[in-house]
Amino acid sequence: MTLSATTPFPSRGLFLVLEGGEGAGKSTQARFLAEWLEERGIRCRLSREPGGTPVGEEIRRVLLEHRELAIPSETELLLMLAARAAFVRNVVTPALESGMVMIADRFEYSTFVYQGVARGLGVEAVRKLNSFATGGVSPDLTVVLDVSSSVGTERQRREGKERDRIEVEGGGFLERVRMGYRALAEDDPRAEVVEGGGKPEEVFETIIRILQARFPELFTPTTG
Ligand code: T5A
Repeated sequence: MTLSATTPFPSRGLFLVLEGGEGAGKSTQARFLAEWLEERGIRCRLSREPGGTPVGEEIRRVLLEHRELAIPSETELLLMLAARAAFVRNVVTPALESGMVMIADRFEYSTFVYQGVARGLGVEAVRKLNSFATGGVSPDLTVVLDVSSSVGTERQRREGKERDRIEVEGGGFLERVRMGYRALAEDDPRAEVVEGGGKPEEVFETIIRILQARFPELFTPTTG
């Protein structure tokens, strides 16, 4: 299967987001997708949240690295959204306007689920503030990688990744995150849940099949 090299991209590019709990495989799949597109001559931009801009990366450090900081949930939410406002204006919108495929490693679903559900601020309240931050820019597709929190944290442990300020919340929090993702995606025609427990290459095959089904004019399967 290949993306047809002759298929013109629409003037506005395509905004794809990889989501999921800790260690679900988002960064791995985002990287696979960027490589896959580049091999086919499709221009893409890969970035992450929180972060992706100089100010966003600074905010990320405050949010994740300072485990000693007592940050109220409301402050955490507003910092995530402050980073997002810059991310949308300085990264996502320019990429889409130049017709690129924008791949984001986390976006608004993370806020709906981590702050709205797991921190208990409420998804609807978070949505309202989020739409101010994004100015209405939203993904064409959000792929939620679903793995149990124990699989995700075990992957991170094997990788030797130190737990950040949010990850130290532990199993109950991470299970609320998982359930939050599933519930949101169920009601969202622009989201797909992908079982993330298989081998990385198998998970990627599934993602490509979804893209081909959703955007056949862009991701054309070929035989042989
Ligand atoms: N956050 C973020 C909020 O609370 N609100 C928000 O609005 C936003 C945007 C960000 C933190 O901020 C929170 C959520 C997070 O707590 P992060 O580091 O960006 O933190 O996100 P993490 O989920 O912590 O990132 P990870 O890198 O740990 O997870 P990934 O990206 O899901 O996983 P990945 O691909 O790096 O893989 C982890 C390990 O597993 C292996 C990889 O090789 C790697 O070693 N792996 C697999 N192993 C077996 N089978 C597979 N299929 C595998 N896929 C990957």
